[in-house]
Amino acid sequence: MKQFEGIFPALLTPFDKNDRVNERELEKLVKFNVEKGATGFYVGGSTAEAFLLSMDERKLIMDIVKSAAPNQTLIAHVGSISESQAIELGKHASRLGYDAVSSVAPFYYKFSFEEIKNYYFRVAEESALPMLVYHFPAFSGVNMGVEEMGTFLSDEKFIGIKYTSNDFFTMERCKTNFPNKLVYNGYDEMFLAGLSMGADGGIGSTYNFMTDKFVQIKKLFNENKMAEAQALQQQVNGIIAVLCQIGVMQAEKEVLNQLGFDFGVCRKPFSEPTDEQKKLITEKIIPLL
Ligand code: MN9
Repeated sequence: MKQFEGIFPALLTPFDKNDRVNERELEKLVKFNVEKGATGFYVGGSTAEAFLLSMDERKLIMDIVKSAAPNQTLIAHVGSISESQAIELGKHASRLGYDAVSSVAPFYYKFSFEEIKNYYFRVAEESALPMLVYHFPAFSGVNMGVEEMGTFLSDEKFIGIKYTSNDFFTMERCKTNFPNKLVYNGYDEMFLAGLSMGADGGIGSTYNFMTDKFVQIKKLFNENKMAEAQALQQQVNGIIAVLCQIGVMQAEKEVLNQLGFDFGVCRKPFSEPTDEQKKLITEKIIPLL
């Protein structure tokens, strides 16, 4: 049984000069994070620019991560507004030996909860892997309360929720009502708050280059060293504030580039960081890593 409690970087996707997925750099990032203590990886999520990738690219990314980290716990994000595409990706993850699939709720068309529920159950069933619901109302536009979450958490096909919302009351109710299910904190800047409301770990984009700091926050929390945990969260938040000011994913790739990776830039319509923004990263982030 793989370990699910812990720190899971939501991997970024490197693109080369010709805008193709850069296999070598992704492999390098995965190994870098294994060394820094990552429990596993969240593959092909929002941070990976999932909705800007082709189906083949989404599958390729799953292949690369599995071969770079065969022993880590791997969760494949397969979410798509097309159910058949989500199922195709889920089957691919299953063939590769992934440990779970995950999906954001189908969005844009304002599907009813019944439709969303059916989507999740069918994708889980067809993928034949445990499903982690990806709750991210700010981006998906789909909000779900304790009752809707319970529809999933009470079923054995569902292992838990990746919870990206600052409604910690709902997070706490989900964990308290279903203590055997997993809850991952999704907003890195509120990781410690999430732990105190019952989260088992976190899945985050800033972990790509700060896995060690989040491993440490969790360790301090588990040891009841709250003042130290808070101090570290505050340090991390100083970094995240700069990322948010620039644009999170664009800035994260630039951080990796300055650390010696070759991650390129995000796909359009994301813009590229300006020279001034790059300088901000050099001065305000890099020295703290
Ligand atoms: O996976 C991430 N969300 C997105 C969750 O990237 C859209 C978070 O890690 C945030 O990027 C991070 C900064 O707000 O908390």
